[in-house]
Amino acid sequence: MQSTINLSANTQHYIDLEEKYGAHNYHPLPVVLNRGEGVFVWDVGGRRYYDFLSGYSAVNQGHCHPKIIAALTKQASQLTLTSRAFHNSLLGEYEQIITTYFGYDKVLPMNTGVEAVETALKLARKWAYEVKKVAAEQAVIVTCESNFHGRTTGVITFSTDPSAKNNFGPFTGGYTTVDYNNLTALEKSFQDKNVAAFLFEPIQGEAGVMVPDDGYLTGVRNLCTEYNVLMIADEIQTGLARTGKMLACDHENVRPDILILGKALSGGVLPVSAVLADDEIMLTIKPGEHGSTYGGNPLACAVAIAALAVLKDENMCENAEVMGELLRSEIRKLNSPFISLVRGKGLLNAIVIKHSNPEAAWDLCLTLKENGLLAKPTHGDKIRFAPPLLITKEQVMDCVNIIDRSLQTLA
Ligand code: IF1
Repeated sequence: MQSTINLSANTQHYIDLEEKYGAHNYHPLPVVLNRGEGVFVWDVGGRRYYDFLSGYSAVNQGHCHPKIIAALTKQASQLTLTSRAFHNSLLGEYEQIITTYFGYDKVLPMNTGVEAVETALKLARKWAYEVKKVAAEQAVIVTCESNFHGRTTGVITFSTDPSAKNNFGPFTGGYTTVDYNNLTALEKSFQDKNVAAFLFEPIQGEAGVMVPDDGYLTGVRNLCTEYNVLMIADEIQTGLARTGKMLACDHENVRPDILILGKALSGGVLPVSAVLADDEIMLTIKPGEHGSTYGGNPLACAVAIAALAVLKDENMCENAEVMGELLRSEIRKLNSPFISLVRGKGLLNAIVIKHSNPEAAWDLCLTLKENGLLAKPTHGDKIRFAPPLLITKEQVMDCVNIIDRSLQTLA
C-alpha cells in the first residue's frame, strides 16, 4: 500500500483502489484529480492546482478547451469510427488541413505517440530498401543517448535507460546510438552506407529538458542531406507550440524529412498522433502494409482539427515564448541555493535540484502540491515545469511565488 500521510479519506480511497486493482507501473504524486479547466485542475477535495505537467505536454491548449470539447461532443454523437475499410467525411478534410498546416505532401494518422514513432521507423526502412537501395535487412537507424520515444518493445530496443528496457528483451538489431548534441559523432555514424535515418528529439524531454546547442538542428539537417539519411524529428512533446514555435525545429527553420506529432494534437482529449512526409517516403507503404483500427477515425479528426486551430487562433506560440522567458527569468531571480540550473525553451522547462537529500526533488513536489502547484520529478533531481500554453503573466508570477515559498521549506 502506498504509504501517504495527511490525505483525506476520500483521496486515500481512490489511491487504495488503484493500488489494489491497477498495475503498479507508475508512482504518482499523492493527489486525486477529478476536474480540469485551462491551467487548473481540481482534486476530489475541491482543491485547485496549477498543472505544471500538462499531461506531459498533451494539454498545451489547456484542460477541456471549450472549442475542442465542442468538436468532440458534436462528432461523438454523429460518427466515431468507420475503420479504414471505408472512407469517412472527415479524414480527407483533416489530412488536407494538417499537411497544409505543416507543409508536407501526406500524413499517416495513428493514435499514440509510440505508434507514430514505430510508423516512422517502418517508413524509413521501406524508403531505405526501395529508394536508397540499402541491402535487404541491413538498414540502420541512428538514435541518441538518453532518448525517449515510447515504450513498445520495438522502440525500447534503442533506449539507453536500463529501467525502460531491463528484462524486456530480446530486442531487434538495426540501430546505432550516438551522443545527443554531438554533430561529430553523428557524422561518424553516417559513414555506414546502410544508415537509413536519424531519429531524435529537438529537445530531449524525459532526459530532463536537454536543449541542444544553437546550430545543432541545422547541423543535423545538413548532415542528413549530405549523406542521404532521413531526418526524423520526434516532436511529440516539443511540437505544437510547446517551445514557443509551432515546431521546435522552427527555431532554426529546419524541415525534417519525417515529422512525428502526438500528445497535444488532440489537446489532451484522446490519443491522436500523426506522421508527416513527402510522397517519395510516404508512398513506399502500399495498401495493406500498415494501419490501425482507430487510426484516422472521424472523432480523432474532428478533435485534431479543433486542437490545431486553437493553437493558432489563440497565439499560443507567442504566449509560450513570452511566458517561458518570464518563468525562467523569475525563477533565476529567486537565486535559490537548491536550484543549480533552470533550462528550457518556451514553456518546456526544467529546474535541476541541488541538495544532499536524493529525495529533495520529490519532497519539493510534495510541498508544491500542498501550495497549489502540481509538478513531478524526472530522473531524480530534475523537475519539469510545463504549464498549459494559455497561462497568463499574473498566473506565472503566482506560480513563481508558490515555487519560492516551497523552496524555503527545503532544509
Ligand atoms: C510514460 C516520458 C515524457 C515522448 C516522445 C514519444 C512518446 C513520448 C518525445 C510516446 C511520450 C510520455 C510517456 C509517458 C510519460 C511521458 C514522458 F517521461 F515518458 F518520457 F513526456 F517525457 N516521443 N512521453 O515524450 O508517446 O506513446 O506515450 O503517446 O510512458 O510514462 P505515447
